[in-house]
Amino acid sequence: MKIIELAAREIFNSRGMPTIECEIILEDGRSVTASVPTGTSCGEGEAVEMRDGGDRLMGKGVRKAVEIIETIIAPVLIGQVPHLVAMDELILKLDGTENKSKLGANTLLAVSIAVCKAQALAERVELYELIAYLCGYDVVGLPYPMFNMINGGVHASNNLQIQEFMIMPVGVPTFRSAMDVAATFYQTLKEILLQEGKDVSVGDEGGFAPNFENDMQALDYLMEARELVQVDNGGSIMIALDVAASQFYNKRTREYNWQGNSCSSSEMIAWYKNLVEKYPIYAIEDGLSEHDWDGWEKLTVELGSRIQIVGDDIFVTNLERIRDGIERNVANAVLIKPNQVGTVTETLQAIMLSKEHNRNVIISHRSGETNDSFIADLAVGMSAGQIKAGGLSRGERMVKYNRLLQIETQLLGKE
Ligand code: 2PG
Ligand code: MG
Repeated sequence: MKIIELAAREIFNSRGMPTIECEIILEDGRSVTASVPTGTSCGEGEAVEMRDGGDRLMGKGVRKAVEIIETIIAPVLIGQVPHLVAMDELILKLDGTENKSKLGANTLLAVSIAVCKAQALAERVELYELIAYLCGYDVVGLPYPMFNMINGGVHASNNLQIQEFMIMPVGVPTFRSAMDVAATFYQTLKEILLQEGKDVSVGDEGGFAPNFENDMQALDYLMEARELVQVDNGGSIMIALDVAASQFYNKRTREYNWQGNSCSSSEMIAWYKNLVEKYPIYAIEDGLSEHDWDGWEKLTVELGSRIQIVGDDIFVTNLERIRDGIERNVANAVLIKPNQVGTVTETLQAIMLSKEHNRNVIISHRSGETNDSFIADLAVGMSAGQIKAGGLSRGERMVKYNRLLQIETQLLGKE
């Protein structure tokens, strides 16, 4: 089943900014589309996006990326049977750079996801089944979701410094039951916020985004909702935070501009230790800056046995950086975002490496998303364990959760 057409177009993401979509048509007429997300709080080590520059669309247009796909990549792949690993190797060679700066990580990833979907379609298997097969895994598994309830940092225009306040239902028997808990929690929190006269408009990732007295008060609202939401069968609700600390780190002074003060990493760690005493914290992501490796080592020693210490900006889904993290015992969990690295194959390698070294894995969306649900299949195929895909609102977030519900139904049916 060969590829007869490979096309690209400029579409718009959930923030109304341009992004790229790739379409592959197989010789029997069936087709797939894939589109790529974009981050706002990006790690400096992320692979580079191809953007047009100039005046049009604030320089963010992706017409060049479309042209690259149609004139450089398509001629090489058309006429061949879709095969993710072989085709990723081909497009990586066409790019030939470490950071994907020649063709663009966004360009490569749109093609890579489309090829992965086309291969699954051609081989008449589910996308998550193909992903598991490619990695030699003979079981698949639904992830535990982290649901974004309150947005802050650069994902909202409120006064919160922490970027993501998430909840994680633990000890629940199924993905569907986690959804039930989260959906109830979301509506309960909304009621509480309304009663307090707070705005319930949502931020970039679908969590509420009003102003609070401070970040602690946002946590206290989560605790209030937590009291009211029942979890059956002995499960409970934990809290996960993405502090996105690279955003307020001063590289020159090596201090954090935190809650109105200038803080050292030791002071940040002391703040987190206090937080862990007071709240049911499951995970802290990017508690320190991507440039503060010594601080990360300390943070992992101090809190790594009690909570999940998640590295996002510091690892940027990059094999070398994840390896460095393993050697230096930095973090005990790795956030995985395919567009930080640029191809599905490299993403699978990053997940496998992390798992081999007993690092937890969290598959993640970006703040600027599309309606592509690829990361849901990725999480299941790799038995990643965890996923974060936003709040309980906004279509581009719900499409991932709804795909996971569909997969769970399929898998339970197959038992
Ligand atoms: C993060 C992500 C996703 P962004 O920091 O983990 O939540 O945000 O896509 O803006 O980098
Ligand atoms: Mg993050």
